[in-house]
Amino acid sequence: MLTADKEDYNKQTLINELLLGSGVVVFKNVYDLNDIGLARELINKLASNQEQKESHFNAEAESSGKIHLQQRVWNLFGKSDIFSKLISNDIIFDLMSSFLGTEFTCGSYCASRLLPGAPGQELHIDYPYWDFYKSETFPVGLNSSFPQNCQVTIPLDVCSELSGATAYVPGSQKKLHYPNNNDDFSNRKQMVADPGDLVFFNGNCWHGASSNNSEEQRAALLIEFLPKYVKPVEDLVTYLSDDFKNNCSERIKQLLGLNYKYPKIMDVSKTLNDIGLGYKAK
Ligand SMILES: O=C(O)CCC(=O)C(=O)O
Ligand SMILES: [Fe+2]
Repeated sequence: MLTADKEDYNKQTLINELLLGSGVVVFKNVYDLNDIGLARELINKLASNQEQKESHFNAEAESSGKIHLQQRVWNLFGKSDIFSKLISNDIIFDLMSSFLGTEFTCGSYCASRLLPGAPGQELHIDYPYWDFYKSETFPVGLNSSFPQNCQVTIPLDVCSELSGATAYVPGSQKKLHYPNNNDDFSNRKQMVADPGDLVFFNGNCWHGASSNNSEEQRAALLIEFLPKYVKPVEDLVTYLSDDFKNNCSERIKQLLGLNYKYPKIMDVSKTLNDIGLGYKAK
């Protein structure tokens, strides 16, 4: 895991780290702790007052009757303005614009809260999607030579080895492969980070929540970023009000894919011809 300086970072170095190095980059002390505290308070309230929501890679927690210790709060955009503020951070936009293209989008925005005693997840990859173990459903030759995803973690609590900081296997993103019992996890590390920090990792890197063996909860915001052409895992738009969609910032519109017009109902389009170099030259 490479630690980057928020005042002075070299984007190419960070991109190399995500693609060809450990796969993980952390920026220290990026966020105002008041904002993080507010987000934490909201997530705790929401998580404590909802029924158990869908999660994934939690076979161990389920079979041991502990699934309720792993809580999710989904669809964060509409839950409070603080979530739009945190995801609009300048470092995120600067790095993701270079990594995934300037019109990158958000494919999922949730919180993962591990209560004391929560078991960890199985190690997995987030992209190309959580079900990459069904390899026959994906294109031949698919590989990790270029990024089609980047994950971000914003810790709301101390993410330590004891409290369940996300585990990962450095460099495992380089060979696109869903991890299984025949793989070597002996170099497993954890993305140790504190409230205020901002963590980026390559979604092809084998990773997963670790067990929370501390006395405190471990909550973090989890974000999936995508190039504009990849289908998101979470439908972030349908449940948002027109008021939200019309009045959110340009950055949020971009993240929700509202600025990208495809897929489009061509049959009712009033545009005659607005794509191509020839059109642009006019
Ligand atoms: O909560 C965590 O530490 C990681 C969660 C994760 O990787 C996932 O849900 O895909
Ligand atoms: Fe994951």
